[in-house]
Amino acid sequence: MEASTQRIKIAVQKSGRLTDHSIDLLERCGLKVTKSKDQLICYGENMPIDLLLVRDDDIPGLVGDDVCDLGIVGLNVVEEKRLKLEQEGSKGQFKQIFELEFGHCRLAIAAPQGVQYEGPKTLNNSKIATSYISLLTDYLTKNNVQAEAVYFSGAVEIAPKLGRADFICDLVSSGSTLAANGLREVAVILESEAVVIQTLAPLGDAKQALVDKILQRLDGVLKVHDSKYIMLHAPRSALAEIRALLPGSEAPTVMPLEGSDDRVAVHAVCRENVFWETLENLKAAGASSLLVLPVEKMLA
Ligand code: PRT
Ligand code: ZN
Repeated sequence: MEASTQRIKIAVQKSGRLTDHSIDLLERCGLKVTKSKDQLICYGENMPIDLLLVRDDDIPGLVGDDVCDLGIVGLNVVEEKRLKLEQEGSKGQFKQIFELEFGHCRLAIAAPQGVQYEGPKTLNNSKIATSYISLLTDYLTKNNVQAEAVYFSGAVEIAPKLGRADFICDLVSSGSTLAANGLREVAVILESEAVVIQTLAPLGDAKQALVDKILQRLDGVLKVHDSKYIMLHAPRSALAEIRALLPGSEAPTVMPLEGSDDRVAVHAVCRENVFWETLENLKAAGASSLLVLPVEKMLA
């Protein structure tokens, strides 16, 4: 194994909503790790990259303090930490570099059913329960609201029933937790998804090259997420119409078909999903033998 200073450390949530997606994403970047959920560190078997498995709340701090070079964590956690540091007068020693298209949710204010809500001014002189004190305080300040943010580490949604708060500010995805607790969403403070953050500390050439490589692969994995490879046959005269119908595709490859003067084969990468409607429209434009394949890897 190479000297530990030359190995990249990536902080990943140990056990939670982001864990499987994060590890799956890194595996799709070519990393093989010895996986054991009881471990604190998963060692990369085929690349000098190790995963530090920790609570999500610790990830911005570990990256900011340069214990880890990269981290995968919800934007909600990153922004809460960044604002907390800002409110304390210090700066976050990490930068956000990628949105990862999973872990989607929103930090929202919710009110008990039956409570009239007429914009932020309704929150004046109220108590709002949350685990996101800094994000909530920032929102209240920006909206000129005088309200008390009450810290709850979990089960925020029961605070109104307990008489501990008038409103709550918590993460929402489907909304069923709010509904089950007689609450309704009234304002969104932050739209969130998992992101990659990187330390601001200089990494040195070897480590920086490895970080760049992993980021380039991540970019490639994300780009192919919705991409499809499409193959079809078409009359040459329909090419302009067919090209216009191919979603998100750059110049397609056009090849003559053996034994046919006017029909060609068209191959194209579409950077958007290809729906049945698109195929039907292509067929109506004269295309035949349509084939749509998933794209596994892409390197621009
Ligand atoms: O132990 P550790 O501290 O690491 O984990 P955790 O319990 O703090 O986090 P975890 O695993 O629950 O969530 C990790 C990240 O997933 C969050 O920081 C968000 O970025 C993201 N995420 C996406 C969510 C949700 N969706 C989500 N729905 N995090 C939490 N929730 C909770 C929410 O707090 C509420 O209790 O789910 C409930 C609401 O869900 P719906 O579907 O009923 O609206
Ligand atoms: Zn957490």
